[in-house]
Amino acid sequence: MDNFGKKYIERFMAELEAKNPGEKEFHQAVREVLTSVVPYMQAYPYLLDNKIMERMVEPERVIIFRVPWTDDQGEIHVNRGFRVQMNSAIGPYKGGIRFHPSVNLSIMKFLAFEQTFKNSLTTLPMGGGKGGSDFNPRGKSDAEVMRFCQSFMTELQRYIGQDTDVPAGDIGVGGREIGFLFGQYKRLRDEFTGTLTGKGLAWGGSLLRPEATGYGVCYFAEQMLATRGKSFKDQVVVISGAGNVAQHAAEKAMRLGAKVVTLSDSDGFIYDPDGFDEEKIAYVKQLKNVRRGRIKEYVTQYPKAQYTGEGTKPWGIPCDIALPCATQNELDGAAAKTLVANGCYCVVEGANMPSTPEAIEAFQAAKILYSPGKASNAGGVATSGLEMTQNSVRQKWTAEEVDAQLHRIMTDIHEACIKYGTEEDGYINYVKGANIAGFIKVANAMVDQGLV
Ligand code: NDP
Ligand code: 2IT
Repeated sequence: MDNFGKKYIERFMAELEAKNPGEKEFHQAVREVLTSVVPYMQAYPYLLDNKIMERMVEPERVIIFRVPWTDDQGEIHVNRGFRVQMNSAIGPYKGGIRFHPSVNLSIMKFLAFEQTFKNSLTTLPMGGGKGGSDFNPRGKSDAEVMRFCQSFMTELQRYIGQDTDVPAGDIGVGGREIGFLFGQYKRLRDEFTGTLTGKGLAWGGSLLRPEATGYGVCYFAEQMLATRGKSFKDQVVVISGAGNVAQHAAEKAMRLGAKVVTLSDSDGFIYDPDGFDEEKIAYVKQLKNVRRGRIKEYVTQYPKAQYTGEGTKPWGIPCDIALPCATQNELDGAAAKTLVANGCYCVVEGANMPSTPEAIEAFQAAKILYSPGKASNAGGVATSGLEMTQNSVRQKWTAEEVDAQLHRIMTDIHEACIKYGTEEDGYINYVKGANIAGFIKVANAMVDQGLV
């Protein structure tokens, strides 16, 4: 990058940090995108003149609200609710809702910012948004989760709608929560529309939406592997997380011939040297989604597996392919170097921003295959987009139809990464490719629509 570019980035970041103090995840996400797109904007100076990046980092609207609820003992609790409506240049705001005690404005803004580029990459007409609360669903009864969801939606319903803003799930928000949120939305607004995605199959949901993020990660990984004449066959795969994305990434990688040996949660990870099979994956789904247990219980059922606790992560297990599918900044520079030293040659992100900047640097310095979440985990929101289409035309597609579209979309995203990310020596820089490809469409839509 030339001197102008470097200076532009440092001045931009200094202003952003001064204006949004303490929002470190947001700063991190913006810096990464900026580093990719500044040289592109220099080649197309009308984007600089239109102050496109300055406008993109300022959310169109941020809603912060009180969420009061009572627990089963009648005690009152108060949580904070958020919806960041980041960018609607190419479609209604679209993005998940996260319930986790760590949720704050920085995390909401980084996720909404990433979502804007990811949604653009899907080829579907969706803007970027994200929401959530610092509510911790762990250990809560179904009745408590329902009361919380109802209180959350009682306020949120003012700001969303099928043509305005369409939330879905994310960490801590799955089928059960979407059900409670949808029920309250429908009751208050007296309308049955596709305002939320990830709905149950009997009431407007799309086949394959629960599987789509994890499956999409593997479809994208297949494309990446193919650039080096490889496939999942007989590869050892390490996965973090044990939730929606991790479960389905594990299932698909296994079905494509890989030996998947780890899963984790915030307490620790399990290592099964024999790899998962259909029965073991079914056990994990039952454990996590129905019994809402902890991943360490896996070793009671399968004693050949080992559990390592105290919040340790699976990155020390030697592997060919790593799929981080838990949360942001879960894979740091040291872990990245360990992975590379142990022979890992492909890292495909299922989570949003799981690799720290130092980790990304280590992967790219080693020239291994590395894809950022906004490209490789876009299959979830893409299938949400397909759910919106099915709701609008009041039809339901078969699993095969949805799967074919998901495949096509992941392949198209991979093509876009190659187009904008291939470097002079032939190395595919997926970060650069995804950021530039996602940026172009949103940026030009903003220019077309004038100063709004
Ligand atoms: P789930 O709530 O289903 O699962 C989250 C998993 O990650 C759990 O195993 C959880 O463990 C672990 N985890 C969460 N927070 C932390 C933390 N701070 N430290 C360590 N482990 C943690 O969420 P999803 O699977 O839906 O989401 C996982 C990631 O994928 C997130 O980054 C999300 O933004 C991203 N994503 C999700 C999509 C979707 O469609 N659901 C789409 C695209 C991206 P524990 O139980 O201990 O908290
Ligand atoms: O991060 C994400 O892309 C999601 N949590 C899914 C969003 C969606 O609207 O399906």
